[in-house]
Amino acid sequence: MKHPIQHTWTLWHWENDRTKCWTEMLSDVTSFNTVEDFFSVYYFIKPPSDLKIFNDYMVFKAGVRPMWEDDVNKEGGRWIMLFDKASGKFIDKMWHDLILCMIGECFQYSNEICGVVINVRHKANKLSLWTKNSRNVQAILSIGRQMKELLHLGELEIHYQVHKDAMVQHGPNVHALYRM
Ligand code: M7G
Repeated sequence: MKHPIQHTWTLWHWENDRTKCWTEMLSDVTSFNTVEDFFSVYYFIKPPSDLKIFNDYMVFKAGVRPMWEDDVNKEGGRWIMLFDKASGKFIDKMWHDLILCMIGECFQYSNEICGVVINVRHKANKLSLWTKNSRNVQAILSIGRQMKELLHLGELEIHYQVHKDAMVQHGPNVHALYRM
């Protein structure tokens, strides 16, 4: 018998294609709701360090599209971590550990969590954990604190951005509501 996990999760893939708009570049790959099915997906796909630039993976609760516009995300935001290219395959470990903490419901406020995203870019890779309510200070700070502990981030600074700010500001200019 397979071992069920609390939620069904969907893996999405995004790949840059100049002929399409952002939402058309997203594809829903597969969904899983057992430990065994998660690992078969996880070991089937390339690790983030092998992805080409401008490729993203997203793992979100089933029914939640990994975009600002989704009803579940529209009032939310994300905790972001940046890993420069020099950190090599370390990003793979962080991606692995963060997904396991998320699908394993390790966070006290796990009901606030929508999903996880990895963006592979030129200078750095970005790993982020999306939460559904950017006004829920207690939940956001608790999730950020737990993320730092669970991933052993030590001195690495993480910051929280509200999606509504990310819609109008860009890249490093997006306002950080919290840092830790
Ligand atoms: P990014 O891929 O999150 O980060 O956003 P990057 O700057 O490191 O590449 C880049 C751009 O992708 C944004 O400025 C938007 O044009 C588009 N984009 C990103 N996200 C997460 C969304 C989204 O949820 N919805 C829409 N419509 N566009 C998005």
